[in-house]
Amino acid sequence: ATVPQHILVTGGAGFIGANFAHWVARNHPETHITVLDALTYAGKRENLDGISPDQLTFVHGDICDAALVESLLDRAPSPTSAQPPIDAIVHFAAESHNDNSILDASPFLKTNATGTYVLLEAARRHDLRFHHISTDEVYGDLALDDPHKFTEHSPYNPSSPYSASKAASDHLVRAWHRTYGLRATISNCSNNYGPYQHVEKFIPRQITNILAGIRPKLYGQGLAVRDWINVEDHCSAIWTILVRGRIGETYLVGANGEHSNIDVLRMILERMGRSPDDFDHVNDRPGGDVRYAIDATKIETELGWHPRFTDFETGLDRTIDWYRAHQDWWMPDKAATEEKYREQGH
Ligand code: NAD
Ligand code: TDX
Repeated sequence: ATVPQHILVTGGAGFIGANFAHWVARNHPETHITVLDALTYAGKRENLDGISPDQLTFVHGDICDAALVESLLDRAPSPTSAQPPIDAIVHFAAESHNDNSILDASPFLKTNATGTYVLLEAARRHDLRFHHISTDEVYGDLALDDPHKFTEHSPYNPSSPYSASKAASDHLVRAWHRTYGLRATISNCSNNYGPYQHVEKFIPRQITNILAGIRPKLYGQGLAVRDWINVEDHCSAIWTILVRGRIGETYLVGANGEHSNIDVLRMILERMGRSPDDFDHVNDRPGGDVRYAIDATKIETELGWHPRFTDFETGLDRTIDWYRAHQDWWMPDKAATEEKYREQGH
């Protein structure tokens, strides 16, 4: 096990990246964190508030900017510098929302494919450890009654412009490992929930709709199934792979959290004191995936990682409490997000 001394966390001002930076700050104060984030609509500098400035360096910039990325990596070890040079990249930065990708795929190709390429080239030049954060959506979807789940052997079969761009990024990482010997690993995780998730995503959208006096919106009949994982468990899995994962390997990350959308929505309504039918049906997503489900046997048996926050209803309660307590955080994004959805019939 090699604990990195200084990690470059791309997309660290977004939902999972910020949770990961806080997780590292809490659990590994010996590792310095440099966050590189373009602060798109999905990123906020304040998501990193509370991490000691001694442990965190924030750089506002684009992963597609090769000169900027190079300037962060080209430092030789120096006894006079406060931090050791960056020895690993943990790559979260992405355009992450399926509905946005259906409206305009171009930033998805740019950030998710080209941006990953820029980072891979930089990592190759400096012989850095590289961990790529990806999604189970690269495998397409499963039928509701399929007894199988996704494994590391499932064929790539992405459905949306978003998932196709993530599949492209995975293939680039695999090629850079095979061709150049880059010390890379990949994790493909299921749907995350928790604090700092943008109000465009399913769970925060419904919680904040209820808090803002808007009726929750269910796509279609709500029969699609997602495999939910608490973001804390995703963070511990990423660290485990970064430190102990076998180079060149892919690990699927999930917590056996399958629920239909309508069941999740009714849980939220109930926990917020509303009637279970107090929602609207809206247009389904074109080409929307029916079901995701992860078989996490490989990371569990090979690396000994196990999810800890598997009580979904308790996790939902904590998440509801967080959005209640952080109206100033989400309210500025709410009106524009709902307006964009209205235009799509969502
Ligand atoms: P997010 O949209 O909340 O955050 C993305 C972050 O990346 C933002 O801070 C944004 O400003 C930044 N960013 C975007 N383009 C950039 C660029 N060109 N240069 C630098 N920074 C840029 O996304 P998220 O939900 O936190 O997802 C993070 C990663 O995890 C993504 O790679 C996503 O594919 C993957 N993932 C997400 C989930 C999920 O359920 N949310 C599940 C599996 C995998
Ligand atoms: O208002 C809504 N109503 C609704 O019924 C929204 C926003 C979504 N939905 C449905 C669509 C999906 O079936 O809920 C499900 C979840 O939707 P999203 O939150 O948009 O997530 P999903 O498309 O499953 O993708 C998420 O998990 C995988 C992340 O956004 C991706 O970044 C990750 O790769």
